[in-house]
Amino acid sequence: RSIDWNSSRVERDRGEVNIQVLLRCRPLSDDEQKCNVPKAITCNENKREVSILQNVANKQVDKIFTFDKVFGPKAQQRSIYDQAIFPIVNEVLEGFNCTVFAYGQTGTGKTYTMEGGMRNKGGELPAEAGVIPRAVRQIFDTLEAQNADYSMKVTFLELYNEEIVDLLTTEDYSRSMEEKQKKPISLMEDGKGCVFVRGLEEEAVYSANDIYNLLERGAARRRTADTLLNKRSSRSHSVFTITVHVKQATVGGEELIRYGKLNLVDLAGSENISRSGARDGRAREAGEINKSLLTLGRCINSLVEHSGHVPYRDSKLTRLLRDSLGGKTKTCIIATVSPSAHCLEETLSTLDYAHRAKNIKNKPEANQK
Ligand code: ADP
Ligand code: ZZD
Repeated sequence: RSIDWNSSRVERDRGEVNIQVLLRCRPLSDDEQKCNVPKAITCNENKREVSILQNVANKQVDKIFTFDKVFGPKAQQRSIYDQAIFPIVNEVLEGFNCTVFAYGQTGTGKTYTMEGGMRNKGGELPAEAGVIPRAVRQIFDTLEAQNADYSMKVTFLELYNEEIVDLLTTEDYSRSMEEKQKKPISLMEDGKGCVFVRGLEEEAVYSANDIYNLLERGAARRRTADTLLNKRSSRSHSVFTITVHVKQATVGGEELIRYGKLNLVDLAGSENISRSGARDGRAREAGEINKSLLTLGRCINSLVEHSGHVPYRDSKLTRLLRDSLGGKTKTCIIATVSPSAHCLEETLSTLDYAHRAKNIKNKPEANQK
């Protein structure tokens, strides 16, 4: 199965494709069910529609949104992966750069979708595994089956307060603070305007087992950071990047290398922009976190409205992922929402945001060297 990236033939001829936008609604939690929390949203997966029951001027009206794909509360991790992400990872193996963003209010399932949970350790992928472990597995399985000559590298970073934190560094915390002064992690631009992160641990992986150890290290490092600062995780963005190089022999005998990059991005909770975090008194913190998320929103607006200047340079997140918004990367946004009527306001704002992002067009181009 493959994603229908191209909405019209004319656009395909110009090489333009729309950003794909998927919607996932999580189930009510056990607690919410116990308390009989009312549901406000209904998903129709076949019609790719989400409808919201709203009370407008004392009348119940339905507001309907259509997306490229809609996954209701019963959708399993595996089914989302197979339908939406599997084709994207194949594109990466064919030499494209691809990005998947998870966007939504805190508690709606961004991390569950991108990373997942782990019930049974080791060996097989747990049913609750999310996009990251499944993508890694798919890349290994495909290249091993092709007996390909390949290399695979990953980086895992967190963007907090406009500062980049390396989740894969093996340095212990105090050492790394010291190290930071000598070798700070920073965004750099190469001669062609491509942005890269300097000072980041780039780990080569040779087996699915390597990856598990590495994910564990990343998750543990993040937990340490989290306990040091309350609510940090809902305010930070995490970016997991896989780069694959595949050697190809051509008929002429010369060597070609095909390479692709996959960015898997778990964004800060969207409530961080719709309601200013200023009320908790940590103005600088809130302000800085809003910067990347705010700038992402501004870039989307400016791309959708074709209003000329796109303020990519105003935040680290948008500098880092610039090519994913209006560039040569294929991009997919997974918007996550809660079914609860208590979250209706945030849900509507997520649906509006995601729906607008559907209008962004990228011009995907394969890499080769
Ligand atoms: P976010 O990253 O958006 O803040 P989480 O991924 O942490 O949200 O999800 C919040 C809680 O809801 C977690 O306990 C998670 O396991 C659970 N959850 C989220 N989505 C689903 C889902 N589709 N199915 C089952 N549980 C889910
Ligand atoms: N979501 C969990 C991590 C968390 O917030 O801690 S689940 C997946 C992607 C990136 C990092 C970690 C994981 C995760 C995991 C949990 C515990 C130890 C190692 C890795 C995971 C879940 C399912 C399959 C593989 C990895």
